[in-house]
Amino acid sequence: MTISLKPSNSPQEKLQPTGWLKYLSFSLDHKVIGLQYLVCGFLFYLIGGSLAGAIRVELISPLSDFMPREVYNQVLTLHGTIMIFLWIVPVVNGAFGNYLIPFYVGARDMAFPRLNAVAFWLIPPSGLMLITSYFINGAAQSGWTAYPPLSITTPAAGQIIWILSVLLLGGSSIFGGINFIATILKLRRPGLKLMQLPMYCWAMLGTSILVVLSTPVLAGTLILLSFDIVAHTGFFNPSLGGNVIVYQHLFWFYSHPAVYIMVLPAFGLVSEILPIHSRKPLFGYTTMVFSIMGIVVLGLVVWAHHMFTSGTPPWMRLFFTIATAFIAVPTGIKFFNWVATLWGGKISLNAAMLFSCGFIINFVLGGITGVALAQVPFDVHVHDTYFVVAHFHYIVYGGSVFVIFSSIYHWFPKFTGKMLNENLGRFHFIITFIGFNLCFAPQHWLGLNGMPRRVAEYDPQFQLINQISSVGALLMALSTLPFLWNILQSILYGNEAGDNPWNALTPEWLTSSPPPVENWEGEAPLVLEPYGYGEKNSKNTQESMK
Ligand code: HEM
Ligand SMILES: [Cu+2]
Repeated sequence: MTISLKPSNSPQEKLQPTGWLKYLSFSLDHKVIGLQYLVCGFLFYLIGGSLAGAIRVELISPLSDFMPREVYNQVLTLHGTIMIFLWIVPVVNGAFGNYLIPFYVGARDMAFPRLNAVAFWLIPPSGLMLITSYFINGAAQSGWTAYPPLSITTPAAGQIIWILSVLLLGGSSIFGGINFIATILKLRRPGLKLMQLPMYCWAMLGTSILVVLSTPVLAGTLILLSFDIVAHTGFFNPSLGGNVIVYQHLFWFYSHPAVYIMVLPAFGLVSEILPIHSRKPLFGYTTMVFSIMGIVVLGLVVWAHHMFTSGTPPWMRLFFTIATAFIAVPTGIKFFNWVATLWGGKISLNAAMLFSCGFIINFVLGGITGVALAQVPFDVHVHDTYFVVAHFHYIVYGGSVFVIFSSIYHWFPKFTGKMLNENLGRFHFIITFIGFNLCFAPQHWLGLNGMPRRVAEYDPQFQLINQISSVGALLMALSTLPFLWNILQSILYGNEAGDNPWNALTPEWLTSSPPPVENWEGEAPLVLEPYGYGEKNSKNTQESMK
């Protein structure tokens, strides 16, 4: 089934704002919505990043001197919540998903354009509400996990606003997930089979299944938590007979899949970028698809590895350790496939490629510490220490954020018709890579030596290493400047990109840059081999290029 849009000069369309104003409107165009997600996410990233800066300033000295303890807790909570729910999840899913999926399936828009616009427009008000809660009796203080009894005993106003905001963001995520599943399964251009889709489609299909299955559980849990806070019910409140462990199970039933909601789309994006800049087909397409689906299934049954120190019985510890170890298998397969894609390729070391390679390196390190953490005897020692902080930042920043930057360098010419400056891009990469590793690698040592996470004060023996970590954070902050400068300069004065500057085969490149409202002037191209690079006589590819 294909959908046909009316020509763009219909009367209704004339009422829509044009130019940059359309990015502030309730636009139904998937490309506009994708860029709305991207820019909005980036603005929240700047806010979340400033909060991270405040945390690292506080930790330069062992005493709580830069801000009061309650404020530190609020800053920490806002930082985590913003980075996860307002930056990584909306950008790796909403921004690139909306921009690319209709192209990849050969459609002119998403399956439900209005739902799509609603999903985006839920984000700015929820984010603003979350941040402004700081000014009303203080923001939430119980961390991004909102564990009771802490979340029940800290000031209610901030916590309730936090819950409302996360509920709206969860709703946005579910709307997006439904839309992606429908678009990928139902709007494919005739003649295009599932196993011919670019890998990012599979990643988004897998992710959206996780979103739709697990986010409602988080929503239900947070609603019960809000009852405990405002109506003094006792679902999770131990002093009223409630059970805090039940909250942890429900929370992690969403939040372990959530880590894959942040990283599976990144896997998909990297799988698009590597073949193009190394001029080789994506290695192991079928194994990639099966490992994505394997991760989806296993990702739903490993949640209690976050709870080894919560009094979990031995059989549960055993089950969740083994299940977690299994999840490393499909993840490892993907890693080897990326390396094999690069192997012997004609690699261009441009900014997009550098950030993708940076992702591979960081992600492997984060994956290894993840497998280590899944071993109970090890986890019991480092749970709730900086080792865990190091682990997940290697995954969420070293993984997902590196891929976001890689994707911006790769698709900017399509978004704007202009090229980014490659030298500035490489410079951005080098500072980010050094800053990131300087900031987070030492935290493994801090954790192994017993520095607890989420506390503003620490033992003076940890001061030097914390200062090194803070220098790394400063470098990361500074690395944003060449990036922003590059974007502004290139939008205004960048070289013309042309339609297909990377000589890519995937369908978004087989149209003008930026693309017309209908995506292609004529019929959507039928791309049967999206990765037919370097194969001279690939018949299907040739046909699709005509
Ligand atoms: C795929 C991307 C991954 C992401 C985004 C991710 C993210 C996270 C996050 C955010 C936490 C901290 C949660 C908290 O606030 O307490 C965490 C902890 C943990 N992760 Fe990962 N992780 C990933 C992969 C893995 C892998 C592959 C494994 C094991 C094979 C793993 C095992 C663990 C364990 C066992 C913990 C709990 C540590 C503790 O609290 O004691 N993770 N991860
Ligand atoms: Cu987990």
